[in-house]
Amino acid sequence: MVKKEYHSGVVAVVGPPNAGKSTLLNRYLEQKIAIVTPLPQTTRNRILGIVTGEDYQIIMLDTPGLHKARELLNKEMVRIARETLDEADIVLFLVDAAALAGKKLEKRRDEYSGYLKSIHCPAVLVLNKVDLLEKDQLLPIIDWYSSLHPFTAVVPVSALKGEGTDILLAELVSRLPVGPQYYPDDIPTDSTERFIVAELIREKVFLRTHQEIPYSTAVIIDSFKEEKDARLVIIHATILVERGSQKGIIIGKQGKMLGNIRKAATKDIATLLGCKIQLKLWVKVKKNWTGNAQFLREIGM
Ligand SMILES: Nc1nc2c(ncn2[C@@H]2O[C@H](COP(=O)(O)OP(=O)(O)OP(=O)(O)O)[C@@H](O)[C@H]2O)c(=O)[nH]1
Ligand SMILES: [Mg+2]
Repeated sequence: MVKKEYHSGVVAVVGPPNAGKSTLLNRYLEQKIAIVTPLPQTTRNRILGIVTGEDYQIIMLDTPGLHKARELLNKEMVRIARETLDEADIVLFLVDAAALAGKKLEKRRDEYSGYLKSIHCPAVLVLNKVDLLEKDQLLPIIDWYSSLHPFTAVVPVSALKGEGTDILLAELVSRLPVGPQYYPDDIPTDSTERFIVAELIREKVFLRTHQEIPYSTAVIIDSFKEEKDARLVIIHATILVERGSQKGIIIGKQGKMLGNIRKAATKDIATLLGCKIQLKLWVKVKKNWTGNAQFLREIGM
């Protein structure tokens, strides 16, 4: 019997904020490694996921959404996304097709062409959220994007429901170069447990607060202690905000908001680590951290 060739390489998932990039990564990993919220600019770092099959290994890089950045934090996010373009064997340019359906696309011509010009490897246009639209609404979107960039393939998917994701996977595997298995079979990411835990707490803040508060929030893990038999992990974390008024909102009346954040985060962290969790949260003000280059480096940006 002839052994199938092994394919491997780096696939960067880039595109506008809120398009479903992190949802797609989690779908392929069959677990929550990247946080997902209905708000744009949720992902702030490059998240590496390892999708391993019998004859392939895809190193998939989830990235922050591309947007016009003013604050240093946002500029760093866009820089991180741009840099993955240089590392990739294949780029998935992933867009929210439902948000574009029925819209006049001509006016948006310049929004992403700068980014698309920096792609120097095969790029697949992924039209996400097809569960929310009729298939015939896709044609104008495909035409428009095809006029912006010579995509090597176009694949409609629903990252949320899993529609079309097998077709996309097969497309990627067939286009990746023949190469070795870089990581062991059972490793889904290179993110540390501490990082994912901090992200899960940040996700709960994003899901429960409004306006500028999510964007003024960062989470630091102060300590992470496994009890000897590893059946309990005790985690202390601090939620940083930029102003005193934001601190009050996150704590809430009689601590109710913080209690809800803690409860929801505990549940997800327990699923991630597969054991009991004791989570303690503090809220502190760190003025203008979103503009503080040294602090951004400390949180891994
Ligand atoms: N209906 C539907 N919703 C989806 C789909 N994929 C993602 N979503 C939703 O879209 C929202 C954004 O998803 P994310 O995965 O966080 O999007 P993202 O591109 O990573 O966003 P940023 O990190 O902000 O750039 C969430 O509410 C998801 O549940 C899909 O296929 N169908
Ligand atoms: Mg994301």
